[in-house]
Amino acid sequence: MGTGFWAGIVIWLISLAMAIPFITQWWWMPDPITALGREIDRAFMWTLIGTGVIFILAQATLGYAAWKFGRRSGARARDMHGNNKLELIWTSAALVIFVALTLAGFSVWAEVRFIEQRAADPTPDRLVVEVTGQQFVWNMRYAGEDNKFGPVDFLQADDAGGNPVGVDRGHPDGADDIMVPEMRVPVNKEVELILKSKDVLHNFFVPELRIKLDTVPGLVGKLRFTPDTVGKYEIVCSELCGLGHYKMRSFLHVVSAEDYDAWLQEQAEFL
Ligand SMILES: [Cu+2]
Repeated sequence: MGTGFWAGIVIWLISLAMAIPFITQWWWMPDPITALGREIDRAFMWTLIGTGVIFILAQATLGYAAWKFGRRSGARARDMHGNNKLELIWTSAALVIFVALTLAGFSVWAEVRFIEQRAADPTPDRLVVEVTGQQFVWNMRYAGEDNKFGPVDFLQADDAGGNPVGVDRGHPDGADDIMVPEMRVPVNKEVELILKSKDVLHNFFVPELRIKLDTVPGLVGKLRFTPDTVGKYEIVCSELCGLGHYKMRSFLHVVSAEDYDAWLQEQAEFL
């Protein structure tokens, strides 16, 4: 048993240890709560299966080569000049696999990214929530009874006074806007998020939705999702945004339509 044999064994063991968490999925993503999320998971699984099979084959071969051709006493190393045919084969194989995976996942990706283009439907029945990231909280704004967001005036921003983004309360559109620290949406209804930042880069991320987007000062980002499972899900900031980044979290409550209406009414009464 030479060094090569043990090198081969170590390579196999390390590869196996790395593959185990993926095969057993013992520390996995939470279940998705949107149809799109399930599609993303499907694309993810195909990518994982494709790359996983190649990984196992490549490591198995590497271990075998280390074992078979490892250092032996008296043997001399041989000079090699590559093999164009083999290079060509594995480069084109990799190209085909990557292009195929990209094409397979493209529609899902486009669904999330090209939101404006598919927004052409004339009667959008969506709940619009404005989300403003701020060191180190999330501010959610609902348009209120009139369904119109009031204008924002930064001079009126007042964190302690419950008006962190500076909604113009004197304006009729702004008088009924609702500001809350946690998001509540009715189940099976399309939600559109308007993402903004008050200070630095943040990133709005709900693992169960499988979507995330940076909030950028001065820019407006948009995300859409239709949750189909009632529950409480964590909203996290996934862009390092300062010392309190780790505690910049909130919750997305997906509730029944009745519960949502009751909650909205309750919030309006606080105004
Ligand atoms: Cu942040």
